[in-house]
Amino acid sequence: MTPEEYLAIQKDRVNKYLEMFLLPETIKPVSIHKAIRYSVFSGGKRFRAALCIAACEAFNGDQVRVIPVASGLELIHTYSLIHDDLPCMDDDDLRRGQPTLHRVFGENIAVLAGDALNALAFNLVSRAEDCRIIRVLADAIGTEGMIGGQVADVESEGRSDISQDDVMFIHTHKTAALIKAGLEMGAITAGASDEDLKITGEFGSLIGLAFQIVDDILDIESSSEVLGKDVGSDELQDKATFPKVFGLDHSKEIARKMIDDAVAVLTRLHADTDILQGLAQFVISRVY
Ligand code: GRG
Repeated sequence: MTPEEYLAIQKDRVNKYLEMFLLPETIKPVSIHKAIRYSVFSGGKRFRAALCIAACEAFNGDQVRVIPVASGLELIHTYSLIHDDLPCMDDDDLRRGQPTLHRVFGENIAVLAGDALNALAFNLVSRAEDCRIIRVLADAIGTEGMIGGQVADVESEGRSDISQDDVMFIHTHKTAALIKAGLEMGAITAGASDEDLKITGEFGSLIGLAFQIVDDILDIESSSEVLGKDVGSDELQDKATFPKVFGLDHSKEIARKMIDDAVAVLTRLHADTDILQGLAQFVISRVY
């Protein structure tokens, strides 16, 4: 199965689960339920959910039990996109091929929709039997994870003294932390050993970092029609990106090398890693 086929199957499973879990648009207050559905069902790849499910599968875990966990992870991701697009952050107009949430529902509802998704995500993830899963997610999005990375990101805008370590810190925390957590959450669901869990985390850090490097590259080389979001905004906002600090060609080499290293890490796992290998390759072959 190609990674694209695997992504399509898992996307469908997660969307069906979320369709059932999220409240209908008719429930009061109607605006927040409409806003949540507008952002959740706007066509994301569900890459993080697919990784979580694939990690669970690799260790022969229960395919039914992992779906709420993978779905909760996607709600956190959607929450981060909503807040990232806000006027006080990147001030973006387009996301997943449609106007950003705050442009349609207003800034106040967009902030609240993000907050609601956070609560809903933990509702889902708390259905897992092993409470380490909740802690892994909480740590990945806190000040030593995603939020920490976002703070460093906004504070780096317009600065000409950004070092390689600075951009590495931003990408590791802002993006790789959640991707790593998703893989670990899938592995924990399957009851992986501590050693396998650690190795899964190493794999996650590498592909997570490569994912953000490729995101930086696509912001330069792709179009808003293909990506479904504003392009060229990193340069416009003078963001700390890999191409800015390492150069475009070297950034591509670094991403490629990280994926090679990630695939090598997989060989140390006591698991069936074919799908994870394919998803790792998708990180650099993806065009959207
Ligand atoms: C949500 C806890 C929390 C914090 C908010 C705003 C913020 C702090 C963090 C922003 C993090 C962020 C948006 C990082 C970028 C990650 C990234 C590369 C997003 C694009 O992911 P894709 O391509 O998107 O998987 P789709 O649309 O396919 O889901």
